[in-house]
Amino acid sequence: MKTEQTPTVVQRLDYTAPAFWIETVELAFDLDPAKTRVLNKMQVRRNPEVPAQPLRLDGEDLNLARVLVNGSGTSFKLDGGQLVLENLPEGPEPFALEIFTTCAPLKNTQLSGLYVSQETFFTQCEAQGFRRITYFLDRPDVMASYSVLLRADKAHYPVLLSNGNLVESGDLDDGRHFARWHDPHKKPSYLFALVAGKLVAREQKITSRTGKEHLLQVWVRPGDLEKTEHAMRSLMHAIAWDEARFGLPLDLERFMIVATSDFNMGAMENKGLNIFNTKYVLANQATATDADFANIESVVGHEYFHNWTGNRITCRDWFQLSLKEGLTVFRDQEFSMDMAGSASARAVKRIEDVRVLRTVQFAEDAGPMAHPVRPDSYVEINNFYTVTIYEKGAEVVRMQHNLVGKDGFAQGMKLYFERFDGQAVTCDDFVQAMADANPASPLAQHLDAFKRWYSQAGTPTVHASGVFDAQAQTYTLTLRQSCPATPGQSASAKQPFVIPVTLGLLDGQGKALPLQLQGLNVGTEHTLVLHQEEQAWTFTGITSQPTPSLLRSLSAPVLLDYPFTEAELLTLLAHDSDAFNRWEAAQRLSLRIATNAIAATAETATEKEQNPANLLPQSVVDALRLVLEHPQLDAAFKELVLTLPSESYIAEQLDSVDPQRIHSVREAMRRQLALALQPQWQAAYEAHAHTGAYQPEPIAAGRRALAGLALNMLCLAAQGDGVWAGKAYQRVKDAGNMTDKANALQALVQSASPLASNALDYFYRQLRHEPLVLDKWFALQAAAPDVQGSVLPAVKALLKHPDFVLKNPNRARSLVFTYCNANPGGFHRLDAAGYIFWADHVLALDAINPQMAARLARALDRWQKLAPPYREAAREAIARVAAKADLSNDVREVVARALG
Ligand code: 0A1
Ligand code: ZN
Repeated sequence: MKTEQTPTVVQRLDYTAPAFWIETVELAFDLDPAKTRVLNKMQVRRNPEVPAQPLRLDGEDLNLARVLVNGSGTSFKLDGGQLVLENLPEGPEPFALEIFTTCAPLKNTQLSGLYVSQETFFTQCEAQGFRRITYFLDRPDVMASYSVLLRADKAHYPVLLSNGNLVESGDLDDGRHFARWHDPHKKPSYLFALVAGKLVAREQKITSRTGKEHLLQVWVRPGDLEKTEHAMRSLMHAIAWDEARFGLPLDLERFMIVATSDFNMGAMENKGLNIFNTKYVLANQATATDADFANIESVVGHEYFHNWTGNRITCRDWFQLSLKEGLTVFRDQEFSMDMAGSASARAVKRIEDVRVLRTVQFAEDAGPMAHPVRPDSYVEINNFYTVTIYEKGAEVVRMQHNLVGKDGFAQGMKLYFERFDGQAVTCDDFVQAMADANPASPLAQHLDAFKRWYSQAGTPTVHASGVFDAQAQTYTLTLRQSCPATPGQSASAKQPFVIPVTLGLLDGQGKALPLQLQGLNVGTEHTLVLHQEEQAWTFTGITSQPTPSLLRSLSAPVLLDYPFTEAELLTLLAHDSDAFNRWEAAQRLSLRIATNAIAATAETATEKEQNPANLLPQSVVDALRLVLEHPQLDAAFKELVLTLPSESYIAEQLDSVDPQRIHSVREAMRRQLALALQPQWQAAYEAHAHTGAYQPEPIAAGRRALAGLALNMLCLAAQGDGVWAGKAYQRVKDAGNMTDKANALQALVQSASPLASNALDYFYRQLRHEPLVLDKWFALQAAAPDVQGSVLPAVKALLKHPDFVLKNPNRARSLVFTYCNANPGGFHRLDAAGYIFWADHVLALDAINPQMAARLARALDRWQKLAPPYREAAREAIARVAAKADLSNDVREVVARALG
């Protein structure tokens, strides 16, 4: 964070190689919360390929004490935070540069650089936190060898950790002690880490396929050890998976995970010393839900996989962030799918991932913060840790995977490592390796066009139309693509994307038809590659009007525009062999009903729309009933199909968004399903409510999810009263696992039950000593239905709760972010009080932690789409934030882009 009036815009095309290389770094820390002393001794040499120039080292919030070159004092300047050294030795020989600084970890509320959390020191250096520890060339293409000496009071900080291997440790005078660490791998500064405090570890020794021994450790606060079993198991699975699937072994003798309760993000892949938000480490059945267990597996995997995709091969500059993030998200998604096992469990995972992509990333790509997967410019790099870089980036990798096949992808990865191991490279380098390893693939054939996925922002739409010719027995499918304008990129300037469209055709009975293209049998599923603006394909041997199942498993991150009839969607829902498209058909059916009902004004509304109790036609209710009762379908899949599209996803389909109307239409549909399927909900609950001894695995988790939804619907049907509310209340008290307990509590809260408040109190009293559970307790209340405007006052009261701390990111997210982002009905108020609350908290957080503030600032990204009077009120709130004089660059960039 820098505070200045006209922030610098960093341009991708301005990249130049560094003028100096830093070969080795010896860091010595005297750790003290109030004033930590850092001695940084570097071997530096000129980069002969760059014209001679002064050395400019990045620094932020540091106190500089002394600078020595080859052991002698030297002249220096400080310029806008940078330390500028002009009189350095000429010639190619390395020279020693020593810099003494101090910093104040206790005052570091930004949680970037070196900070203290619960009397323990942690670091966070990505993207530009290392410069808050010492002066450095704080850019990812400068890779150095690190040796680290840590000194601290032994009683307060018995454990001293850094990257790599422990070389030496021992006692010093005055009750202090030391530890010396050496990292055998060169790394960029953003992967540096240290931890010091009172911690304990779960340990595990493993032997790799090659017979090498490794020590795995999960470090937590004393008392949390029994919550680390799942994280350790996930780590072992991740290590085995990367070796089996990609031939990538663990390259370290020691691999450590450390948990902290103060963390801006999910976790961080520091070499050999991953630092995690406690939310993604600590779990036992009494405190964590199935979703928490699944997230832990996925985040532990993600950070571990970075060891190769991110650490061994890193990014040349931060515009290439998706090189490591898109690829690593793809890898963690595949890991979770492989761990899930069955085809159905894989589909469930894919649906969950696509739901995030479509609700959050598509919205980002259509709003003021839209940017390419490889952005062209930024003001604050921390604002670009986005769903576009991560999730869309993963989709771009997934398309490559699908275009070259699973084995081809493995070959491409192999070539990528052969070419670039130990280097800092670009997104282009990755795709090129993938294409070169698969020269006959459609990826190689359309490589230049494919790369547009990295340079052009916005979600393309594929417009599909089909013509069946009974006489010729052909079905001709025409696909056309378009992409809307995004900031800095007009629609007309965009060139066609390469879009793999995986499809099947179903006959009238829902049976898969054999596909013939140009006389070739291509099976019952085929991937068409749309690479021009418009192309057509003719399938032969088609004897009756087929139903197309398009874009299976979401084969590309696009919107599909096809005029499905209700009958076609019902066929797909009942019969498609692609589970993803079965779910998708149900979503389309209810989405269409919702958007029609929302669009209908009082005069034009049909009888149904005026009487919103029965918005869903009988045919759709019946189809959903069949799914719910289906003897073969997995519970997890049923739960997804029976869940209506979210309010924010519905909002994205509309040009003018009235959040209250969306909320009431969706609620009406939910109530209708609750009432119409009451006997089936009851049967589903009874069949799934008791899953036996708790195991966090997909089948049992699916059963708990369906029981949870059923209980929700049963409470809703009785408006929170009666026997089901009583059962839910009992379950809050008795449930043996957090999933069932939290679902029961949610059923009471979401149905505005009179029992909700007692249940919340009970839950609080029982679990108030578990911080991660308290986060859930705050979040449940922030997401409560807005009965007569009650949510905002409740949220405000909770701000004063003794357990609420704005400074703690998890707590701020649970209350403030949940209210602003996940409760549209409670947030978008006619009196604008939600927006005022938002502005107040963006400003309050900005003074503490600009990264967090900028994330909250994005809650009003889509204000331009809001209907009056929300739109003007939201604009005013954003303008009020923007008018603040000393905003961080983080928040300024977000609100400036929002106002356009
Ligand atoms: N590289 C991490 C995410 C991360 C990014 C920035 C952080 O601090 C500003 C922290 C973590 C990952 O992808 O998991
Ligand atoms: Zn990552």
